Amino acid sequence: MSIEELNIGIIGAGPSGLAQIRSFLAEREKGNPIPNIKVFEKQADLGGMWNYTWRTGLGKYGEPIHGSMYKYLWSNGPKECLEFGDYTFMDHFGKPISSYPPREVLFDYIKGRIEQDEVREFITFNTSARWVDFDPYAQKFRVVFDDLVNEETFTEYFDYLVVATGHFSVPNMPYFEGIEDFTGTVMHAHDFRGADPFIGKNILLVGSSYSAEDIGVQCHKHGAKSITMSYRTNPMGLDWPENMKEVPLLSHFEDGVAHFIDGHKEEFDAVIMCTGYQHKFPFLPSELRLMTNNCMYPDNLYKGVIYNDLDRLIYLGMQDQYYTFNMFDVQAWFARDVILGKIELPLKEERDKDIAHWLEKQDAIEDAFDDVDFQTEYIKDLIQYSDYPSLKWDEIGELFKEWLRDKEEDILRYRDKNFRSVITGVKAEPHHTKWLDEENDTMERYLADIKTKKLVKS
Ligand code: FAD
Ligand code: NA7
Repeated sequence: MSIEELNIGIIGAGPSGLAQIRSFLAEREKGNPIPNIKVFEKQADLGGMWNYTWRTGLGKYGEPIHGSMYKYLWSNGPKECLEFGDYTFMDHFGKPISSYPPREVLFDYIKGRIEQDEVREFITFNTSARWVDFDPYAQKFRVVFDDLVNEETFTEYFDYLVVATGHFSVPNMPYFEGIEDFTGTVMHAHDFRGADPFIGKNILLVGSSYSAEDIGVQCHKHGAKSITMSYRTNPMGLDWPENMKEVPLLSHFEDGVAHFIDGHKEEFDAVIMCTGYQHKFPFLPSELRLMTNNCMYPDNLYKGVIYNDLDRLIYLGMQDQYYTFNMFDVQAWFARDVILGKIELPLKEERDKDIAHWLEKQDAIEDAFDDVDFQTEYIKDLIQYSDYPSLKWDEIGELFKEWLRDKEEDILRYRDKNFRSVITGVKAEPHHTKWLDEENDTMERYLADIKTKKLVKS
């Protein structure tokens, strides 16, 4: 079969799905043939998580809401760590911007790279993947989709299927005895849309990872009265402001009062479960379904990308993430070259050994610094197989470590720091307003040259 005759299906048009499209377009720009690509996205626009929605629960067409992002969300890592190898922040904004931009600015950056290629023509929006099966004789995937607007199902056939549906969307929602009688708000971080409802409230966050950290800090910034964070395994151990604290695990509720395993009890107005997400693929049969928790190296994925039981099935972005956009790119470029036949996959036994090697390395991880080294090494391994522009990955790894130390030093002010791009060498410009004082997260305000205006006035 020639390359032009191959049919590639991509489910999801978030950063990972878009990376896969971009990888093929980069190949076409070199004058090489590419397969037929069809992308199906259940939301009305591209960008995945970065496409903010005010909705929670079910969407306009009764589909579970994908988005977990919220108002006033600013990048939780330096933008220099996620910069695309083939489209820099300078390419997009034409001027240096700060290292921790708000969501809308990063969304604009994602769109900027891809829209110059008129990528929307590849994507069918408002269309959800409902069911997949694989015909081993024809070596084809049959995928049933649902056109949500017209309520019509239809079927497509693909030689390769790319699952790029993300994994921070389906809440892991634990039960605590007596919670059903708690009269305040109970919600999961997935449904958090901003701190406004919690102004002046005493809130309990269950969990001790990114969501608890960021939602906690945002609620502090926007005026919650107190923020208590309850950890199961380890506290975050940061230097919290006076109205934030960490306590051991919540055990149960009694008469609406929260009790903790260390025996103390406290009253709250709201409980937000920052307890992570499930990898959930309701459109896949169990034999094609990636079974994993949120970790650095999901089992059964060769090079973190190729489903080992069926090498025509590709998963992107399924790891826990330090690196994001540029890691999805490196994965997508690898997947592209497997599809194009430029990379010959080893036999399954060899792939098993490679996976085992990475799982063993994962077992040796002790802290977040090891996580960073692990993911840096993973990307360096993967990039040798493709022509994705090689970045200074070790330098990016060092930026991540600096970011970890900055958070330890001052969790309320780490976003005021600025880094130098490892690609362009351009140093980020401080934002015109300190993050803690900046209540407006719009792109318009972010890009406004406030300093200059003030200078002219005075
Ligand atoms: P997603 O962005 O989740 O996109 C998946 C797409 O698949 C969605 O558009 C979805 O609608 C679609 N889809 C799902 N199921 C189906 C289906 N059945 N049929 C059709 N389409 C489907 N990363 C950073 O780099 N910096 C940050 O500051 C940052 N902050 C974050 C804050 C929050 C609250 C969360 C949840 C994540 C954050 N991330 C951050 C990580 C973020 O998930 C990644 O940056 C990125 O969005 C992952 O891209 P993805 O394409 O793999 O998945
Ligand atoms: P994570 O990073 O997967 O963390 C989940 C947290 O939830 C972690 O602290 C867990 O504790 C905790 N957890 C899970 N189940 C429970 C129960 N049953 N009880 C108490 N605590 C629990 O998810 P996040 O939402 O923080 O971050 C995901 C992404 O969103 C991230 O990439 C950000 O960019 C935004 P554990 O340590 O396992 O004991």
